[in-house]
Amino acid sequence: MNLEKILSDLENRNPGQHEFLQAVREVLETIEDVVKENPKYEAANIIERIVEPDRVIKFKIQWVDDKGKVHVNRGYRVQFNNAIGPYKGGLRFHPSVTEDGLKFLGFEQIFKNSLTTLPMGGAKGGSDFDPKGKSQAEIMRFCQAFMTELYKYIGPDMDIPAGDIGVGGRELGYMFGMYKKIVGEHHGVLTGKGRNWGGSLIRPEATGFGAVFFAEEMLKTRGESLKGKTACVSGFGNVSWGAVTKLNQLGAKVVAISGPDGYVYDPDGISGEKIDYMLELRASNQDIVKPYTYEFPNAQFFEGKRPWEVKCDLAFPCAIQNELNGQDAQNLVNNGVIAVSEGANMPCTPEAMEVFLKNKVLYGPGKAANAGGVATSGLEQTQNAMKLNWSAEEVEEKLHNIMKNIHEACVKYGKESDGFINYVKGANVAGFIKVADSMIDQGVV
Ligand code: NDP
Ligand code: 2IT
Repeated sequence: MNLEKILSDLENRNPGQHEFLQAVREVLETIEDVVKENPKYEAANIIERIVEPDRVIKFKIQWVDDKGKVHVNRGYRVQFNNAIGPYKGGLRFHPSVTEDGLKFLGFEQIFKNSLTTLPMGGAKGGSDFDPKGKSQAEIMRFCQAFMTELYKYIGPDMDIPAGDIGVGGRELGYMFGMYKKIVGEHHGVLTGKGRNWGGSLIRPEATGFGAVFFAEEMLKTRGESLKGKTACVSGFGNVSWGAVTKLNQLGAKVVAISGPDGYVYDPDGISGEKIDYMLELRASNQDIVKPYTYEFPNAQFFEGKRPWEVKCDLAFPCAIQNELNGQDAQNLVNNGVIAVSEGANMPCTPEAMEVFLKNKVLYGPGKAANAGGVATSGLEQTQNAMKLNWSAEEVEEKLHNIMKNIHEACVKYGKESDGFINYVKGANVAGFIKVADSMIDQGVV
């Protein structure tokens, strides 16, 4: 396997798709040895096949705002790989959405879903629509317009979308309503549904909960626990909210959260009613975190800054890709960080990752640490197929076990000769083997 040649060919075929190329490089660098040791992968040309999506669907979305103005947005669904199960992955509504970003996310999703041990292939989709400042009626019309195109390509055994940035329970509800109207069937075609109409308990919290469970497992390898540790969390959306909630339940103290406008430092800890307030802030559709300091005046707001300059034991980047760079990582290391667990997808730049690995920080990459969200989506699918609902305790217990199993798989494939666990390598190798072997079993199709 000639890594640099593969990557330069890929760059020529995908010019300017920097995030996709970044995600592919990280995976290929860590699976290189496995591919060399197992000639079957090269014989079946698995690498060239696995980096090419099965299809990229791109469509126009037209909708009318409250003033009667007509708008056009782009919609996408990247169906990357369905070797181990139907396509599965979230939908992102954010102005930054491009084909490049969705290809990176769809590619990551293949390995993440494989790690969950559940039968789910990799996909991602979304739109460059900006939900910020839109009315409820505008959000509904947009979601309906989006689904009038997307419904053609999805189905409970074909492709099952879910939420991601800018897409939560409300948006999924509007999309599900339109799907049901067109197709005439009420089934588990989306996950993250409302609990009254097929949604699983714990799904909204699952990604954040899972990232904390993963951190707990990493800490155990050094005889440590979450109790009494301080944590910095970025973002204040769905994933951050789940992480902050579980960190509090397990005895850690969260001292920072952030938004695109800056970060809030709260020395008293973000707990109780302050966590509920995070939900209110998010629901305001303004996407700024500063108002937290009006509500809780002991907290301080640092405009335009990221929370990685705050001294903490644990860091949970839960906002967006490439939000923590090499300098941020160095600051965290200088301040004695013990573990980093990625709630977001690829939030650390390659330089940041290098700093963490060089300094032997417990570093859980997104495809392992945030897999609890999609895993619980898988549990929602199972409940839909069985036409029954599990209790919150039951779902959380299954989620907890899945996160422990993912951690174990990372240890199995990522333990280095000095005992250090390279979770990046462990996650990529464990995720890759299952998908690659399935592709070989199924022939060239
Ligand atoms: P949400 O939309 O609920 O929240 C994301 C929030 O983060 C938005 O308010 C956004 O604001 C804000 N944000 C964007 N950029 C930054 C930044 N640089 N610093 C701080 N805040 C920022 O999304 P989720 O919580 O669902 O998703 C967060 C991350 O977790 C994403 O990377 C997503 O892919 C990942 N993830 C989500 C899963 C899920 O189940 N929802 C599962 C696994 C991973 P604004 O809109 O103004 O930019
Ligand atoms: O990045 C992700 O794993 C998600 N946004 C969740 C995907 C899902 O299908 O639940």
